[in-house]
Amino acid sequence: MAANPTTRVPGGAEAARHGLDAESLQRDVLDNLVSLQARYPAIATPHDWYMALSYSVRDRLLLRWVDTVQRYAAADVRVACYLSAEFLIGPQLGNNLLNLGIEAQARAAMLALGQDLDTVIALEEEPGLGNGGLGRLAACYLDSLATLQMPALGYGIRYEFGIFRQAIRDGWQVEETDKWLQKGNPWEIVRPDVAYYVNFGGHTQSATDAEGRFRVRWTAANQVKGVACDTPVPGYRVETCNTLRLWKSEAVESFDLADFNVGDYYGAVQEKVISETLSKVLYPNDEPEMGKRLRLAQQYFFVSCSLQDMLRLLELKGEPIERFADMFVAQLNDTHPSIAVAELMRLLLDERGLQWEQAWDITRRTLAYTNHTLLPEALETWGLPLFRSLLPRPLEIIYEINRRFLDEVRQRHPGDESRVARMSLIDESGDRRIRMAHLATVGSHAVNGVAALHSSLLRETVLRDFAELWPERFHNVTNGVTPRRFLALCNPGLARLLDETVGEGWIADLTRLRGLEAHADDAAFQRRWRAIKHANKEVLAQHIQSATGVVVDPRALFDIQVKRIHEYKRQHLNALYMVALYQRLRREPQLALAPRCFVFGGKAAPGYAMAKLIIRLINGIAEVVNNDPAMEGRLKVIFFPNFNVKSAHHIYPAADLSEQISTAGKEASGTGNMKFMMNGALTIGTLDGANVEIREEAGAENFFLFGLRAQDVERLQREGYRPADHVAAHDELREALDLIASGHFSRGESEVFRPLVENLMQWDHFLALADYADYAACQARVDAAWQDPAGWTRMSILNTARSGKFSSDRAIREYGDRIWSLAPIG
Ligand code: NTF
Repeated sequence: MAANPTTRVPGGAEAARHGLDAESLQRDVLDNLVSLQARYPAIATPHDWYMALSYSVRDRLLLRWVDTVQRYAAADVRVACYLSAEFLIGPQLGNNLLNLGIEAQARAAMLALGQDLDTVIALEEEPGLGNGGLGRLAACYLDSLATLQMPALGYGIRYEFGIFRQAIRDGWQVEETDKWLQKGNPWEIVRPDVAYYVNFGGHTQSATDAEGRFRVRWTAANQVKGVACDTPVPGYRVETCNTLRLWKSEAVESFDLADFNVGDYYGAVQEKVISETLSKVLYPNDEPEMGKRLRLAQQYFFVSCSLQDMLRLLELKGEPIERFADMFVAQLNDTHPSIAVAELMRLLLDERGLQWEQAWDITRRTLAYTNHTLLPEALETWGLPLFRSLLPRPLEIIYEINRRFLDEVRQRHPGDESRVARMSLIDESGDRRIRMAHLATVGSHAVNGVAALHSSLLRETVLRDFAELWPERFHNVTNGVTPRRFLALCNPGLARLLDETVGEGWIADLTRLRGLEAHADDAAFQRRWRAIKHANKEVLAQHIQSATGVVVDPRALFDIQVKRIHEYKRQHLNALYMVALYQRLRREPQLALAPRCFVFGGKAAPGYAMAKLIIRLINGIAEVVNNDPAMEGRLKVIFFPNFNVKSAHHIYPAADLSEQISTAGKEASGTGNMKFMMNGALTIGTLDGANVEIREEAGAENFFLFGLRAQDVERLQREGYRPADHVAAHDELREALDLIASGHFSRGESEVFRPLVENLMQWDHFLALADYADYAACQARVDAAWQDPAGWTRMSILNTARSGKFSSDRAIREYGDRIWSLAPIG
């Protein structure tokens, strides 16, 4: 383990009092085996041991958890609520042991029971409650909020089925359902008493109440009950344990359908189906599939439950409604929870009887919005008919917000009706649609992007008019990742060396890694650094072999691209280079190129045909290359199936080279890039997202830069891009495309990759061909650098040393200071 228990978690006799010693853990594991699993050691399955240990660890969190909740209830402090449709929290046991500081004790306890801790940890099914970066970011932020002892709650959806499990058959992605709850979830506490009702459909009526005030009554067609399912989120070696509260939906049996549409029995049943399936499944797209009724229902469901819960907590604190925004701030993780703008207004107006101005003031002071994408196809909009039929009352409120907002725009810019149309919450250009990013911006006191470049592009493009109107509301908070999971937990070998070299404090203050710089040229230190990397590569090689059957040599350069499969991320650019390399090596067997192992991992949205074809291509190349004796010891290609948090633990620590090759201007930030950097991988990348800042921190000489800049991309596309010109100008590229088109990587079937090749030749929306030559030249520099182990190791050490900025602790401090006005309460 990386570190021994530090001061906050007591050791020795005091640890025993808290049950943190090996003996009491051992006792509890045995007790739990009997009392919760109804098993005794001789017949216990490995999974029984996992459950018994997890319950024992959870029990040790409960005291802190209850304490933390009480502390927040009593203190006059603002609580940060992180609203997110996704929390990709990853496996819990190992992380909780690390944060509690009892890994060694648990190891000893399990050993005494004849069990190996690592084997037990490896059994955990991870909750796949997210698609990728956005959901994982939310989980990293929860870890930092707890570690920094900031009062916080995560609010989201407890999906019964998370992101699908990816299998590869005949080179194609096949989706299988993720039954993560099948064997029970020891980390979750269900709270049937914490439940709220959420309305759907029906109609509204206005009336004047007893005090003569205008009130709107929403008669719903259907109601869904949301029940809280809580997961503890312990900070690293601190007493604070925050809560992740996920809502699961239940049908409301007794709901009276009598006053709505009595004759329409099937219609009513149809509506009931929604309530039963609402929290069933996570939408597996990293960009929204427009117009999915159930998805909108999910968003409204979890937002309404969360806001109602915050209002109840305010009451519990004995605070008046006027103090809501002083006691809570709600961060909207992209537009998925942006319906919060209308829902908080509704709760304040219709349920609490506030006047519009006051309700609006509270709403704006409470909400803040993080944008995570500029891709036009990923910006959420909802058609009016669908929205109206599901959420009639919120829609009226949106109309009124829009009316008042556009008045303000008209006052500022009289006569500028094109600006009014651009800024409106309703896009009137085609079929009328609600623009959720506009709603979130208008209803928030702060708007931020997730990397410096992204935040400036956001101000200059998608939200330009809004940034002009309210410049003071726009911020940047560059993303960060937790060094607990993505360094201490997943790379224990390196963590030990870091402890020894810069002291254990780095885990809670990642800037201390700067202390490594002094050792970057020390030959003995370098040897240890390489030995750790080599051992990590051996571990990954094992996993690769058991997942794919392919044997890879840990001495090869591990060149890794893991992330969702998307054309803008350009896995196909990487694939084109592999094909070119393969041809070069076939032609010139004597070529002195470094042996390379290309590793890919990532899921494609089930409906995204081109992304699935890219997976097929990578597997096709892998099949040919890995079975060609001439490539032995020179080139290997791996598609690692079902990339998730669990497999990521083995992948990041084993990387030599991190592929961050998106089209400049398209990747908002990226966070995998940061995880690779911390673990000592060098980056080959474009000036996109957080790569820009990674290069700044690492130093340009320690980063392999290539490709068009964001402004070049924009200009090229504006002036008319002709991909065929680039193919004509580059023999190697043309030959690679020809070989793919010939069926060489599809068992002779030349039709398989035709859509991909034709799309590239004709459109190439993400400029892979325009960037190819520079990418290949940059890969040649990588090759040369790898041939000098001392030089490479120095760069690797410096990358880790300078990764401090990318800790989620830094990011959360910035949210606390700039956006939430929130301080730790310790
Ligand atoms: C993603 N956005 C971006 O594509 C990544 O660049 C970024 O690192 C993560 O967010 C986290 O900020 C989305 O998933 C979405 F939904 F906005 F498209």
